[in-house]
Amino acid sequence: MKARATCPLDCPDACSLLLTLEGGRLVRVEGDPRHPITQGFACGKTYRYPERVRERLLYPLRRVGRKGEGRFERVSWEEALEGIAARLQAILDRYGGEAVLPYHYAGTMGLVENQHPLAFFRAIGASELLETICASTGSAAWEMTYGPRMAPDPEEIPENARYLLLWGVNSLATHSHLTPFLKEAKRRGAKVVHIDPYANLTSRFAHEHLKLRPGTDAALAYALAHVLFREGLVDWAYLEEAATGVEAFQEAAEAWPPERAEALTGVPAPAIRRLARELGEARRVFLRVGYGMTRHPGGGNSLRAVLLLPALLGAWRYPGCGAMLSTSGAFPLNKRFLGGRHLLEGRHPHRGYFRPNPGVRAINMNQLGTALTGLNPPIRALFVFNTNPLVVAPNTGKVRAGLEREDLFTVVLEQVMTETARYADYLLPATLFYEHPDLYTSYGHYYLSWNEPLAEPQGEARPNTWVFRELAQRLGLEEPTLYWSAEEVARSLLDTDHPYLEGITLERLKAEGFLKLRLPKPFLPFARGPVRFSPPPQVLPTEPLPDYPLILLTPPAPRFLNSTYGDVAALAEAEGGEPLLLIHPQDAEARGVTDGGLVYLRSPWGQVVRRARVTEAPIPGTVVLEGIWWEKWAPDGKGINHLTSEGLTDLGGGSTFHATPVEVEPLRLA
Ligand SMILES: Nc1nc2c(c(=O)[nH]1)N[C@H]1C(S)=C(S)[C@@H](COP(=O)(O)OP(=O)(O)OC[C@H]3O[C@@H](n4cnc5c(=O)[nH]c(N)nc54)[C@H](O)[C@@H]3O)O[C@H]1N2
Ligand SMILES: Nc1nc2c(c(=O)[nH]1)N[C@H]1C(S)=C(S)[C@@H](COP(=O)(O)OP(=O)(O)OC[C@H]3O[C@@H](n4cnc5c(=O)[nH]c(N)nc54)[C@H](O)[C@@H]3O)O[C@H]1N2
Ligand SMILES: [Mo]
Repeated sequence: MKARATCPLDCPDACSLLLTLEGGRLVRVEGDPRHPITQGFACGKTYRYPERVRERLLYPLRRVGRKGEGRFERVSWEEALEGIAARLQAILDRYGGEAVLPYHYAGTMGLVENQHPLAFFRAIGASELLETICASTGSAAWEMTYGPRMAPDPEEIPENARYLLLWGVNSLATHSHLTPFLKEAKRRGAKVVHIDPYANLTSRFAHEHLKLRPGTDAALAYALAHVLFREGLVDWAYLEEAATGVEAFQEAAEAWPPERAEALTGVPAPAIRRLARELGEARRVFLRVGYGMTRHPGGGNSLRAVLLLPALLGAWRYPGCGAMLSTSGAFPLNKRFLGGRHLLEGRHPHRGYFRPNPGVRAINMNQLGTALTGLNPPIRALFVFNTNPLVVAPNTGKVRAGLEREDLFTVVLEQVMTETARYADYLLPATLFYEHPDLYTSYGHYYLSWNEPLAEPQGEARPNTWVFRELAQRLGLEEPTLYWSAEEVARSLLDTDHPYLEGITLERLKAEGFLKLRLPKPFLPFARGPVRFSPPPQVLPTEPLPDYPLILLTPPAPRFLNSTYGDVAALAEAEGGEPLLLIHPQDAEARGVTDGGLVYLRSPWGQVVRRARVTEAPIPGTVVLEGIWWEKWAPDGKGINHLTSEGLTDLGGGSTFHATPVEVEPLRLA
């Protein structure tokens, strides 16, 4: 049987896939030719989805070995659920809800399986997890500047955009279904410029690649603005109509002539002048920015400075032009009951490690290690779903110390035996995207979609929401939204009068699979603003440390999706077989590092061993490790987040994955 389903993974593309199933098992994945964004192709990793779940978890398991050892015995669902409910009830009775922490992210982007389990935790008054590992800095920066995250419609780019500025994004790898639209614009004459600390797939697509030092984007943006103001290339008519606070911004830009920016960013002043003039002439600029530049201590300010450039140019007046960070703000769903948000009304999550009363204790997910090892009163029960924190969260050493605590009760819902799953007291098998119903938005286009289950769950796998409904029943919880089916959740989400959702019903989604939001045509989300230039962004560069003079970037690998697919040997092979440290010849030579040699990579938070690849790809002073590899592929069996810190960004409490000061030293075998 062949049928359609939306890819559930955390990627802007939210592809429509054609799945071939034999006896309920997935054997083949293709792109849906009917979907205007998917355009009939699936990415190189998604073709391999069947391989990723060949060895999946099929039955509930209970730990028999030491924590982390990965030895389990099979138990029935009844035993597992009774055992979990009893332990949880005892913790709730003795310590109250805040001793419980759900840790979750976006293993599936389906709104039901991603968010609705939270209703259970809100009903028991658990600690709230602040979802900050990825997009919170970007969202905060965008919201301060423009409001909701909306972007030009990708389908309108080719006809309209004359200049494509790909800034801090490897979009050919991480948003690959944008590529056909970029290619078509390029074919019609648009110039393509990539701005990034290292050369990757996207630089090779661009006409020009400007390498800048990490964390210096605000200075580069100011220098571009400096030239635009000085040379009369700013669209004052647009600014007068749409913007506030321009004066103070212009004053701040005065202080950044290209020569000063060159000294900080490493981008030559003549290249800055040329880029500014070209942008000023083109005006019809499409800017794709990534979250990469936000994963720095000053990342929120960096992104704000960059986001203001299309406003200076008046680019938002033109279809397909302006800036794209995410399209997610255009989906006007009614989220009041999703994940029991209404249960938080009047109770405000607080940041930090104190006990707000009558609030809810809130925990920043970038500080999981500290939350599990240094929090008072302690977390005593941890529920992990849709995420693999042992390898994706910062400061693995601390996270591991937390997961090793004998007095911590850990329940993991997973599809495969991840590193985190090994630390579970109970490990529960989760369904795959074609085995459960769900509603999907996108952060790279404007189609909403619905997945109808295409097969019975294999083995005894169950959806996340099923597990929490069963637990709610056993705890005697009465909150009605806990027991909603996926369809009831979806109907509640679609229950709004917003014009973008006019005529979009669950029935139509079920019949057609996906539907485009009813956006105005052309889509000009900020043609009239509002654009807030104030406060003027600050320049807060990422600094190395005296003993750690290099900055390590850990951006996504093209063939993994965060840690998902990390167990597929063919994909690991295609990525080089093991994680490779990209180091510039100057930095290599200064340290006696040779191409292909093993090196120690040290940060203030940990140490790993990697094989070096000496290459001119990164700007000197910056080293790069692509991808969140499964630990088993590394020479020392240690994941990359052994090196990263729990440090937070300037806006939104986000992660600082690309700001790690490190030193590299050749490993000499005795
Ligand atoms: N193939 C693949 N696709 C993915 C993912 C994946 O793991 N693999 N992950 C998905 C997820 S969860 C997300 S959030 C998105 C990833 O979203 P993004 O973070 O937008 O990912 P990238 O497109 O790799 O962009 C990051 C880029 O930022 C650069 N960078 C780092 N620091 C700086 C800086 O200070 N300034 C500038 N200008 N650039 C900097 C890095 O070198 C890298 O090229 O992609 C999604 N798509
Ligand atoms: N050093 C460094 N670390 C990073 C990043 C970086 O750039 N550098 N990027 C960060 C970013 S942007 C993100 S978004 C995070 C992502 O980190 P995670 O959200 O942890 O993403 P994945 O590693 O893909 O893990 C998702 C897990 O969810 C499981 N899963 C999928 N669907 C379901 C389901 O329906 N039910 C259950 N129970 N499980 C399911 C999958 O099997 C998989 O193991 O990592 C962050 N970590
Ligand atoms: Mo992400």
